[in-house]
Amino acid sequence: MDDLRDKYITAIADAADEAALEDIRVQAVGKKGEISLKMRELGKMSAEERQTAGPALNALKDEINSAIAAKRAALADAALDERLRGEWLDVTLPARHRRRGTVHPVSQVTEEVTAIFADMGFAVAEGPRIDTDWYNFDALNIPTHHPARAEMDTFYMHRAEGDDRPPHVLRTHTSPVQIRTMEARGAPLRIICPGGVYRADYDQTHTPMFHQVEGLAIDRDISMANLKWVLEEFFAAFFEVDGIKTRFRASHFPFTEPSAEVDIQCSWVNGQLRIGEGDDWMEVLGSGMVHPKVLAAGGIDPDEWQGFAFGIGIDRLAMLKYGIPDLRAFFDSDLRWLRHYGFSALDVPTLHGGLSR
Ligand code: 2U9
Repeated sequence: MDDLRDKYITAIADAADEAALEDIRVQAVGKKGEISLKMRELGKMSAEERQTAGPALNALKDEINSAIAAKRAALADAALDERLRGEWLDVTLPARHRRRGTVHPVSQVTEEVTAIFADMGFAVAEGPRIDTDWYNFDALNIPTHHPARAEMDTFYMHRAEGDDRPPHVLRTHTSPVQIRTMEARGAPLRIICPGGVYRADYDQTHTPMFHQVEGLAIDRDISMANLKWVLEEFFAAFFEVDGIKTRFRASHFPFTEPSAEVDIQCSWVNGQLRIGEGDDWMEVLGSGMVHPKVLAAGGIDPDEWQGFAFGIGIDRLAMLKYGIPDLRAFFDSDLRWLRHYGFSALDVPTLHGGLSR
C-alpha cells in the first residue's frame, strides 16, 4: 500500500500539465485503475484482512483524489501567472506620440465658454436637436407667417400624408432648450445652452450645421446693465485682454425687446485682426431683454420676472480667437487640418491655468 501511495503521490507532484494529471487519475482511481482493481480484490480476502485493507484503500483513494485536486489548482494558478506575465503592461508609460488624436477647436471653445460662464454662476442646459416648430418658433414669438421663419432656412422633417403630429424641425438655434428649461425649472434661472444647430446655408462663413451658445438669466430685477457686465467679463476672459471695449447697437429680434447687437473693439494690422485694441469694431453677438411673450410661453409670469438673453456663434468665436479663415474646414474631417488647429487632449481649459495655453 505504501509503495502504491509513494508511486502516485510522486507522479502527481511531477505532472507537467492538466493532461498528464488526468492520465494519472485514470491509472490510479479510474474505473479500471490500479486502486479500483485492488478494491475489487477485497471480496476475495478474509473478513479480517478486509477490515484493515478496506479502510486503508479508501483512505488512499481519498488522499490521491485530494492530491490531484490540489495539483490541478496549482497548475491553474501557474497558467494564470504565466498569462499575466505575458500580458503585463506598464500603465505609467507616456502615451504614444504617433497617430494621437486632438480636441476639435469647436469642442475646445465650447469648454472655454462653459468654464467662463460657470464661473459667473451659469449652469449648462441641453435639449433635443430635433424639436417641434412650436418650441423652435412659436414659443420664441415667431408665429407661422413671420418673415424670421423664412430667413432661418429651416430643415423640416419629412411627414407622411395625413400625419397630424406637430411638424418637427432641425433646431435653427438653441433657444428651444431655454424654453424647455424655463418650463421645467421656472424662475429664477441662469443657464447657457451650447450645441449644434441647423440652417440650409453654405458658403465661406456658413455651414448647414454650426454651433451656438445662448445664455439666459431670469430674476426679479435683471437689466441690460447686468447683460453688459456679464458680456464684458466674458470677452475679457475669452480673448484674454482686460478692459476690452464693447459697443451695443440697437437691433431687432422677435424674442428680445429691446435688442442689441454687440461689437468688440479691434484693429486690423497688415491684414491681421487684433482684438481688444484700436478703433475698429467687430460684431460678435446678438442680445436683449427677453420678450414678455417668450417668458409667458416658458410658463414664467412676465409681470413678476424679467431677464436678458444672448446668442453667440461658437465656430465664429473659434475662428476669431485661433485665426481660422474658412468655417467650412471645421467640418471637412481633414486630419492634417485637425492636427494643425486641434488641441492636446491634456490641454483642458481652466480659468486659473489660462484658457488657451
Ligand atoms: C429665449 C429668449 C431669448 C437669444 C438671442 C441672439 C440675440 C442672436 C445669433 C448670434 C450669432 C445667432 O449664432 S448666431 O447666428 N443670436 O443674435 N440670440 S438674442 O435670445 C433668446 C433665446 C431664448 C428663451
